[in-house]
Amino acid sequence: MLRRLVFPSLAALCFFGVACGDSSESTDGGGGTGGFGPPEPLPALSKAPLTTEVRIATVTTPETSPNIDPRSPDNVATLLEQGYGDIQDAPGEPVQTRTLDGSAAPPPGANAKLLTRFVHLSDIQLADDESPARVVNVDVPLGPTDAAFRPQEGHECRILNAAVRTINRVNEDTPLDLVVLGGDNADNAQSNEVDWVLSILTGAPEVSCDSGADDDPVPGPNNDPKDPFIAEGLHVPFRWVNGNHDVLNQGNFPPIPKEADYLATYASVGTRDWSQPGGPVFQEPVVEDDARAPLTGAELLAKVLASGDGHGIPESIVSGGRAFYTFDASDAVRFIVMDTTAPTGSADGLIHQSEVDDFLVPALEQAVTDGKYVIVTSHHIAAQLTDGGGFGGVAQDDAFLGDDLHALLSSYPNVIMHLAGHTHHHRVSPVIPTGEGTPYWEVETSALADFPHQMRVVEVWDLDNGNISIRLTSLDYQTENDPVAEEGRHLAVMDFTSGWSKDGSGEVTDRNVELYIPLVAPL
Ligand SMILES: [Ca+2]
Ligand SMILES: [Ca+2]
Ligand SMILES: [Ca+2]
Repeated sequence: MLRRLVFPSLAALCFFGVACGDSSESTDGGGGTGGFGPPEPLPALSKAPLTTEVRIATVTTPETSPNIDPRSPDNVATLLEQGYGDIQDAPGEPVQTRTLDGSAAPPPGANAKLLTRFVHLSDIQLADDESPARVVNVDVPLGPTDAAFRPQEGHECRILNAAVRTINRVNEDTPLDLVVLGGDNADNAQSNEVDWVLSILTGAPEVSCDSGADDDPVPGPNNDPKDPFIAEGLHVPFRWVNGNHDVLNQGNFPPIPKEADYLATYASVGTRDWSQPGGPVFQEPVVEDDARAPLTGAELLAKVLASGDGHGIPESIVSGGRAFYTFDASDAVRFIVMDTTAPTGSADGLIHQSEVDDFLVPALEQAVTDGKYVIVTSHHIAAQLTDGGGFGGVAQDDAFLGDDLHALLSSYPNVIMHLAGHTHHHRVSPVIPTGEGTPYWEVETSALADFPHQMRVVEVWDLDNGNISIRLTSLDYQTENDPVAEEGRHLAVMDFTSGWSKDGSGEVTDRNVELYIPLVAPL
């Protein structure tokens, strides 16, 4: 039996200026234009089912190309009325077993042991959608810039907060060791974006994702994405991974020379005006905000280190601005974090030979000495590593490329997985060396920012039968009792089904999978 959730609601119609009531009933108690009023705490979720049990699915068949441009609030209202934002509960998807050679998986032994359980949360792409550094007018549907505008971008803080509530509920059911970010946590290397990500994940009595003027598109508190809200924060630690959008303007260009754009009053390529219902695209006058300053790599890592428990960042790496470090998720499993961003520009991955020599190889050696299984994690998988010379970038002469990374990681039998994001697709593939070495798995997790808007719960088991298994279960964020986050979900679904976003259309078979890897050299 499918449960259909119908959208738009009356409040949402009002939000998009379609059927607004009398705004004089506003409970806005403050002066000026702001959505003043105390944020209200949200109750704990009653449930957070894994997608093995039930999953959130679209109702309409996704368009292959868009008919209506969602950059106009009127068009958004039309698309929602036509059902593009509708969702329904769909049956759970079973976990598929994958072995390296396609053979049947052996049964677990009597003493199978969980080595770690964590959540991989990737590509949040949390945006200050009012920044003059936005480039929403260059969004070309289905093209390379199709993510320059997302209808749900103004709601991403509330969507991330919903993800936090969901993870906390999962943690109640099945305790987690931590959350590992996948990079592209912020969308535009911008100071306030990183502050919002850290506040929502760490917890804060009030988060206001509202830059420039204090806007209140639906008068009164707790009813629109520009109203402040309470962030309960993750109940487990989280660890930081850099993505290209965390360190580059729009994920492509070095931000510092463009500082004037971030602090300007004119958005040459379009931003959003939340003094108007639905936040239509405009160019000026943008209300200036110093909190939009772009971050250097060192400034970014200093912010992360100063937040909560520092989220894994050692003080020693801050000045270098590159997030290479290690941490132990449990007694048995060590993470080696690589920073595959290209500070010289380009959305592609880049690591330098010197970083391999000075950090990666010593970290791998130390894990052998310490008897740890290793999960390497970074924003890009090996296939995404380049010399840095792609669009917006500068070729580097000491780049370490994907084949080299495969060969290096395969030479360590205790490496079981390379975990990444960036592509916005759930995908798994074995890395099987052609010569010497041992296999491991590459795993990519989809984006919170794009359909299917999922995270992964990752479990690593010693199966007591000569195998390790890596069990991946995708996780939908829940919006119970949070109508603003729910509104964001419907907009996000509409982004996909209306054909505006190309992401999420494939690789659905790699959502719920259990990956086997033989223990060549048990530790
Ligand atoms: Ca604002
Ligand atoms: Ca506000
Ligand atoms: Ca409001």
